[in-house]
Amino acid sequence: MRLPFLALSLSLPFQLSVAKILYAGINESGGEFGVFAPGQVGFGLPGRFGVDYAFINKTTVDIFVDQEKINFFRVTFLMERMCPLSFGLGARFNETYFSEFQDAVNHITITKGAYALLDPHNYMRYNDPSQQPFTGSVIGDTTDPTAATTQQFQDFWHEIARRFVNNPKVVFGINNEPHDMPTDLVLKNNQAAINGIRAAGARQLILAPGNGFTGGHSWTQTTGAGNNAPSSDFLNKMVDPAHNLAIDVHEYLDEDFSGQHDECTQPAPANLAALTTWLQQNKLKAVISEFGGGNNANCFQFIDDLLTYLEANDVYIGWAIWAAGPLWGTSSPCCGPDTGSLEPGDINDRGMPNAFSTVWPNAVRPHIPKSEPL
Ligand SMILES: *[C@@H]1O[C@H](CO)[C@@H](O)[C@H](O)[C@H]1NC(C)=O
Ligand SMILES: *[C@@H]1O[C@H](CO)[C@@H](O)[C@H](O)[C@H]1NC(C)=O
Ligand SMILES: CC(=O)N[C@H]1CO[C@H](CO)[C@@H](O)[C@@H]1O
Repeated sequence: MRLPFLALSLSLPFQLSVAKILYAGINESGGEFGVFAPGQVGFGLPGRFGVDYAFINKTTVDIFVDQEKINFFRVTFLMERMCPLSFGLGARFNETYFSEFQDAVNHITITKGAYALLDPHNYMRYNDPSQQPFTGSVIGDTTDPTAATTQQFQDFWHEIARRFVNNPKVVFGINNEPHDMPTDLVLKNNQAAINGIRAAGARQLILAPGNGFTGGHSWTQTTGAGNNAPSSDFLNKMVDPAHNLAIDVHEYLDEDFSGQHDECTQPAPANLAALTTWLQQNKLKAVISEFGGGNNANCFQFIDDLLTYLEANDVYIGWAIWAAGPLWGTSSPCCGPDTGSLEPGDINDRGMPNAFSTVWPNAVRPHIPKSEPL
């Protein structure tokens, strides 16, 4: 089994002097759609493929690979669909949902030769996605009798890894945006996932999140209503027998780092400085797997500054902007309502070109590495 990160840096000497960004790409969001319904637990489960949820549009993935030359897609899914509530979290999957997900992953990785980051979009919670990111029991919370256990989470990851063990283009993302939970439990669940993946014989890259929605700016700060310990206190304690582990970071550029506003006011180079130092001190790498900015010149500059900063600091090995996906329609996954999604061919809610025609060419395309490995 090849180690994507190590093997590539050894076999492609130009990377020593040029590309440190090994993974450049986009979020493909949609597999987690259709469950948000305040007060209606279980709404949209299991859901209808192509209506309530969908993973990718193969045609637009082809556009991104063939024309834009990106090599990295973060593919979201929902753990309550992969592991229905009647099964519980673990190794027993809904084989229909899995095969739909696998078809998307195989298109990206086998047909197109790009990397797919598997993203359980669950905020380290399981059993009630009706008001994500706040509903659902925190995995491993022993004070909550309805919570899935850390062992169940390990079993779940062992099974995912077992099924993708022979696909070197797959990257494992442990979970999307843990928040408002003890930081030592984030570590414990991450370690369980790593152990499950490696026990399955899989040696591909793993991306591990921190607390506080895995925010880069708050990496060394307490987060959440409970003033949970900084991610930096615990996330340097993970042990990976395959030595192929990096930190998964999200960093939006608007006032509250939520990605809900059109204006960019939070400069990434200043806000990521403490994280960068921590990564260097702990000899760790990171991928920024979500970021975004609105359809305006100021945000183009802020995104440019972010991507330039990642290129200049070799602790960062990749990025993926939020978001494309087959079900956004005119909705804006990031920023103000007039931005629209990054899905080629779609328009924004004002009937104007979406972010694929504005944000992408102005701020993202210039940063796609010319020589990234495929
Ligand atoms: C599995 O997923 C399919 C497709 O969404 C759905 O029709 C089916 O009811 C699901 N089965 C269970 C047990 O949830
Ligand atoms: C997929 O994308 C292509 C190109 O934008 C578009 O023509 C087609 O309608 C899309 N298919 C679906 C099912 O959204
Ligand atoms: C900024 C943004 O849109 N973040 C989103 C990331 O993931 C899920 C989408 O499924 C949203 O709940 C977040 O708002």
